[in-house]
Amino acid sequence: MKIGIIGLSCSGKTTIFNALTGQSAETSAFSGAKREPNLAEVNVPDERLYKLSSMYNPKKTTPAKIQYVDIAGSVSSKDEKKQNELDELLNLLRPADALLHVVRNFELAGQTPEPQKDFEALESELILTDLITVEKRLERLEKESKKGKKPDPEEYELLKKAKDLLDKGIALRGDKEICNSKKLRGFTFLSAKPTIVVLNTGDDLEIGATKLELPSPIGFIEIKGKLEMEIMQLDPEDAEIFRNDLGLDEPATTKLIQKSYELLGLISFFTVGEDEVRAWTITQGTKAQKAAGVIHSDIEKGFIRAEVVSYNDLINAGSYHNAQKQGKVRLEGKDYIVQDGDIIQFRFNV
Ligand SMILES: Nc1nc2c(ncn2[C@@H]2O[C@H](COP(=O)(O)OP(=O)(O)OP(=O)(O)O)[C@@H](O)[C@H]2O)c(=O)[nH]1
Ligand SMILES: [Mg+2]
Repeated sequence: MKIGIIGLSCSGKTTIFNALTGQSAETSAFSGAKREPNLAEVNVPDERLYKLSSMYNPKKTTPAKIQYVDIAGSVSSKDEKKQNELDELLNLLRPADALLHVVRNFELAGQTPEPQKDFEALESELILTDLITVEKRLERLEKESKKGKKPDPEEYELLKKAKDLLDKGIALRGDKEICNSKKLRGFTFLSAKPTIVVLNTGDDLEIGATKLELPSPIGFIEIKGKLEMEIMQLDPEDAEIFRNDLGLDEPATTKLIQKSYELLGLISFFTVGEDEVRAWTITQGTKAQKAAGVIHSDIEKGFIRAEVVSYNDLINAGSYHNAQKQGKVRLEGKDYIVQDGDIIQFRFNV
């Protein structure tokens, strides 16, 4: 899973990226500098994985991962001269499954923060970018149609609907039909991507004091980005002391990572054994046979049954053996809908 970090210039994207990943990518004192994107993969914090690991003592424990990509500057379509640069940025964002939109809520070079205004400015850029894509495609379909080539009616209708929304300044992410349509998938609309707004609040402000009005469905989290980044860069012991002193509980970024996971409708199932205890990522509603394919396509193809025990049943039983004796280990078929926290052993033919 890949998440793109966007935001106006100097909103603190790289700061948030560092806070999330523990890296020390260079933050910028001024905007406009063109730099390479920052990429990193982070583990999805999940206490259950570590409980399972202490039960099995495996050689390896593998958490689920999220990739973050932090791009420099802002995605703005207004500046014609920079079209190449804009395309480059967009190309980095297109494959993202979701977006983190960082909004500045700290004073920068004497400029007071205007988070509502900043949010709306970039939101309308995303909408405009999508509108341009839709209009180009519609124009083309209409041209072809004049030459006698009939456009795909489903694609055409959906594009019309998308144009109506975008014309009104409404992002596509709220429209299930558009977001789920296979016909439109290739356009990778930015305003259709699930989005979390990260309000990046200065050290001197109080969390919760700033109110933002966000269109649904957008996720929201407020973080003191710079503070979290600085703590993240301490060694773990010092970080702990520092956190206690400040009365902070878990890193805000833990919450943010978990929130990204929830927002995307993702859940984890586990495989366990002496070699490896591992978390695997699937979307809610995935059936057992499809889930097997996340591990290996051969297991999906040769799927026979899934041996399943829920996380709570296994922990309460104390061991797999006990769970079996208590009748908590079930045999499920290919259409079983995998639940968050299921521990699964797949039986398959090769
Ligand atoms: N006071 C304060 N300053 C911050 C915070 N987050 C970022 N900054 C400062 O704001 C400036 C820009 O931060 P970056 O993280 O580089 O912002 P960016 O969005 O990645 O900038 P570009 O990549 O140039 O678009 C830096 O000088 C940061 O130190 C914050 O939470 N509080
Ligand atoms: Mg940056």
